[in-house]
Amino acid sequence: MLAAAAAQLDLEPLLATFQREGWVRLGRMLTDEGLDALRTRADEIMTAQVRYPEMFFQRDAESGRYDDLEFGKGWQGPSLAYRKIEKLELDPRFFQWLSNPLFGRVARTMIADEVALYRAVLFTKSAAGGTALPWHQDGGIFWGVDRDPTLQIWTALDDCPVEAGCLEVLPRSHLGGLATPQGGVIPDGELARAQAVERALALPAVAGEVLLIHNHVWHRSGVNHTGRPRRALSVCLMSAQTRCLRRKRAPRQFRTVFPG
Ligand SMILES: O=C(O)CCC(=O)C(=O)O
Repeated sequence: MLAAAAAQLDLEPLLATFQREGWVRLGRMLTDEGLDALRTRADEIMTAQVRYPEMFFQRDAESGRYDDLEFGKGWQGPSLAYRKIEKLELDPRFFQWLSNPLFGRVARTMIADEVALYRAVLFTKSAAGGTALPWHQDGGIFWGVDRDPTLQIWTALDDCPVEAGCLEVLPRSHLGGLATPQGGVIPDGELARAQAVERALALPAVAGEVLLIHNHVWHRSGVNHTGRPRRALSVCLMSAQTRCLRRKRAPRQFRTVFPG
C-alpha cells in the first residue's frame, strides 16, 4: 500500500516543520491499490458487510451541526452517514496501513523506540454533507492518559479540497499547550482572542496524501459540499510507556504497533 517514494523521504526537515508549525505534509504515500482497498473496506464496515462488534460508531447529525450530534447511540444500522468510526486497527487492512514502515520511521524518530496506538479513527463526511467539526485539540484530561500524545498521522482516502470540508489548522497554536485542562473543543473566548477564524489555514489534500498533525494544534473541518464522500484516517501514536488513567472501568491496554 505504501508508495515507493516513502523510503527516500528525508524526514529531518519535515519533522522540524512539524515541530514549528504543528503540522506538515508528507506527500502522496498511499498507492492507488491501497486507496481502493481502504475505501472498499470503509464502505463494507459502514454497511455491515464486514463487522467488528467492538468498533465505535457515531452517526452524522441530520442538520450537519456538531451541537446536534447524538452521543452514546453507537451502531445505528447500515449507513454511509457515520461521521466517526473508531478502532479501525481491528481490521487487518487498516492495520496494515497504519503499521507501515513510513509511519514507523516517523513515530520512532519523534516519540520513542517502542510505539503504541492511542486511536485509529475514520473521519467521514458523506456525499450528503456530513457534520462540521469545531476547533479542538486532541488531548487533556478527557483523553485519560498519563501524558499527552503529540503525533497524529492523517491520510486522505478521497480528494479533500476546501469545499469537501478539508482540515483547517491554526498554525503554531500547539506551542501554547492546551487551551483548557480538559482538552477538546476550544472555548469561544479563546478562539476570539487568537483570531482563529481569521488566521485559519486550510489544508486541502489529494487522495492518498499523508499529513502529520500535532495533537495540540487547533484544528477543525467543515461540511462537505462536493456531493462525493470525503473520508480520512487519523492515527494517533504515542510512547508504549503511556498508561491509561481511567478508574471507572478497567484501564485501557494500548496496542503496540512498532515494537522496540
Ligand atoms: O478529518 C477531519 O475532519 C478531522 C480530523 C481530526 O480532527 C483529527 O485527525 O484529529
